[in-house]
Amino acid sequence: MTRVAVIGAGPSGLAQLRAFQSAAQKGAEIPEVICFEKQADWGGLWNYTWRTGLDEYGEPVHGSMYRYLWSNGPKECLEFADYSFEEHFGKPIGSYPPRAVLWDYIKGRVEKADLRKWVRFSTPVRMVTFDEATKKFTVTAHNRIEDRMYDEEFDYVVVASGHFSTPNVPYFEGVKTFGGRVLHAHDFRDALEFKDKDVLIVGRSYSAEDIGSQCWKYGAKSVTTSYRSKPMGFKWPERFEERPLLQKLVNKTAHFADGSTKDVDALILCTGYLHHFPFLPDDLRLKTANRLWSDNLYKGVVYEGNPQLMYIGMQDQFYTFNMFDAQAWYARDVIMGRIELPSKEEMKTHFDTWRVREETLEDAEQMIWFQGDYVLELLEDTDYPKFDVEGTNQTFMEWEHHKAENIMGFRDNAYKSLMTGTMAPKHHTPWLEAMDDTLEVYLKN
Ligand code: FAD
Ligand code: NA7
Repeated sequence: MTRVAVIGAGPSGLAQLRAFQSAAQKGAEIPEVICFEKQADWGGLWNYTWRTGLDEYGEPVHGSMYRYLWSNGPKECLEFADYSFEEHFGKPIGSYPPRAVLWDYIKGRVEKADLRKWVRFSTPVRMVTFDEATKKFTVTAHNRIEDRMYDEEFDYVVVASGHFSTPNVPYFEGVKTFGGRVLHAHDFRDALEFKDKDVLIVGRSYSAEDIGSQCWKYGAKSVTTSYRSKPMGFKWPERFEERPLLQKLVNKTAHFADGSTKDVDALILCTGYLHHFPFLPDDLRLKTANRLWSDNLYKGVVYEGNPQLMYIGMQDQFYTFNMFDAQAWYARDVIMGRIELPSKEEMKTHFDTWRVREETLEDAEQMIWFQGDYVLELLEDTDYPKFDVEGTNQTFMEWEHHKAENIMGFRDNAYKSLMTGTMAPKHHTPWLEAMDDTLEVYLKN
């Protein structure tokens, strides 16, 4: 029997499990699927941990999410096409749910499909090798509960271990002797730590924007963000400003590229993440930057160096959950022989066409249409329920406009579901005043 190893039970890995299970549900004979998950529970980044650094077993902590995190885009843009929010919660809910609400939703689909039995929890994968003679992979896993390592053979491996967990940490002159706290976004957990503090953030992307907004919301004395390429350019409120790149720190004084200075208490490096696969040897390891068209992947999924190896969710993301689904359904159909891969040359031509277009993209709107077109292309090839990708792109456009209008208030907007057509209700409390991010409070009518 064909055996498939899935590495990681976050949204991408769970999409892969659900893809196989849905084929089985329709009567197909499916391979044996085993998912290895390093954490004790599923949901990936959405499974919040208070830990930083190393976990209870000495493994690097995977989690990069923090308390009070609310979806940074409309939930309507990530909704599963085969499991709506309305089905899960039994009623329409607001458009920017907090982390716990999204975690509950992610879990709901795989609980309904009864997939827990496919997952080996607290089991990090340590190594994957490929034998050219037998065309099989050997996966070495570590059962942390029994503290036992073992090898198993597989015909296919799907890597779904995420890429927002290993911090990219640049060096700034004077940081060694800086008189305040220094951390990367990966280790940020609670904005209240920075109440009444002058906070300096390096970076201009999602983490900088959201961690900066959180610190401001929860009472930081001031928030200064520092950009390398260009400012975020939102209409920031008082006590929030953008400066060009940090040059050096002298005690608690930050010096910026325009010659200005600012005394700060904390430095939060929102400088992104590295694709990091310590369990993969050179010939199987994806090497790519965080970009919309990743290197070395045909259709963004199949590893060029070995088509028995798939990667899910490795792109920079506007689209998330339903894009992972589209990828997982595609990977499933390659594995099940429903999709025949073209020749190496055709794969290369296909890759180049998308790469050339990717390199012309100038702004977020163009990037969203690009990623939408990619999702559309994947949807053509499988039986994942077709959904309104153009409508999803339009919702992303509205989101962008709402952010440009009011960065501290965009989460008070509501959008229509592309899956059910239901309009989301306006949430009961404006985001800036909503200090409690629990599921119970969010779902209260
Ligand atoms: P992950 O969620 O990272 O899951 C990967 C899983 O693989 C983890 O469970 C991990 O434990 C496991 N794993 C890793 N290594 C191993 C190993 N060696 N062996 C076994 N298991 C392993 N997206 C949105 O749509 N909306 C948002 O609001 C949003 N906010 C975000 C906020 C932050 C701070 C971050 C970092 C990301 C955010 N994202 C958001 C994007 C996020 O990447 C996706 O939503 C989603 O979590 C990606 O799913 P994944 O399964 O690819 O990766
Ligand atoms: P991103 O989106 O990869 O952004 C990384 C940011 O870090 C980006 O603004 C970079 O600047 C900046 N960066 C990287 N290296 C440096 C150095 N050396 N100096 C200054 N600035 C630097 O990561 P995020 O953490 O924001 O977002 C990741 C995910 O988390 C995302 O999907 C969200 O949903 C949540 P640049 O823009 O290149 O000038």
